[in-house]
Amino acid sequence: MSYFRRHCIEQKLLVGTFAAIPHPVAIEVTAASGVDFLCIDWEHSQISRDRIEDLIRAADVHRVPAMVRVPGHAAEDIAAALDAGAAGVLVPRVSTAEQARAAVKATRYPPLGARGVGPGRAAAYGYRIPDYLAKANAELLLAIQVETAEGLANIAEIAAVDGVDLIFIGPGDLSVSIDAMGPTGKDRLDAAIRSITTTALSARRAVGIFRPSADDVGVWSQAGISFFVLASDTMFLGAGLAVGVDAAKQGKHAAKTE
Ligand code: 3PY
Ligand code: MG
Repeated sequence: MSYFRRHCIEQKLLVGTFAAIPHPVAIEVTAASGVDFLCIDWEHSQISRDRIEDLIRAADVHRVPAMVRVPGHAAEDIAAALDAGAAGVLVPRVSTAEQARAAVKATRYPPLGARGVGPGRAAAYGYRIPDYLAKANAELLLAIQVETAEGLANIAEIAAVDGVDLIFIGPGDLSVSIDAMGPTGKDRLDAAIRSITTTALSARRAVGIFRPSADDVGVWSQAGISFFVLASDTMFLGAGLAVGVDAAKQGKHAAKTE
């Protein structure tokens, strides 16, 4: 089993970020920052299918596992990400056990699933198909996102699906779906996150969540969440620049008023 999937299943603390900038330079900078993994965001960024392979290649140079958040539930997209050499997939908006079973089917080779065999990068372009087939089911992480009112209602059935490694909570979509946005919805959203976490943990699934900053990672890790996707390369770029620009302007202002 890959250390990435093992650490995830064993619920060791893992901290990564979304990669939304469609260039290998951004991947190399992110990979060198000390993240445990990165998640290439094919759902919510302008990253194209052919670019994904180059981004994974860039992460491989730094030996940082790169998983891919696929745009939806299509088996072809899951296969494309895994054939490119992704360390796993994050499947968004899984709201029923049937959808979770379809994600397992698309991610795992028989007998667990029905993923198609192909000569992609993951199988050394066809030169190592038997080796890859022998290890892929054990190496690849399957994370599914629970982020709708329907998913919240069905969490026990979803978490019971064999072959799912991690239940990943999307607080943004969840807050919209259960009408718990903004400060007034915080308690209801937190209660929903805790309910998903407790149910998934009792089904022996690891639990992950997106956090826009590190501020409450401690609180959520005490609740049993072990896998954190912290903001994204674009968010860190914007926030880092804003702090620098602000500090520079304040310095200028202080010099003027001395
Ligand atoms: C959400 O918050 O909806 C997400 O999908 C975060 O990853
Ligand atoms: Mg979402």
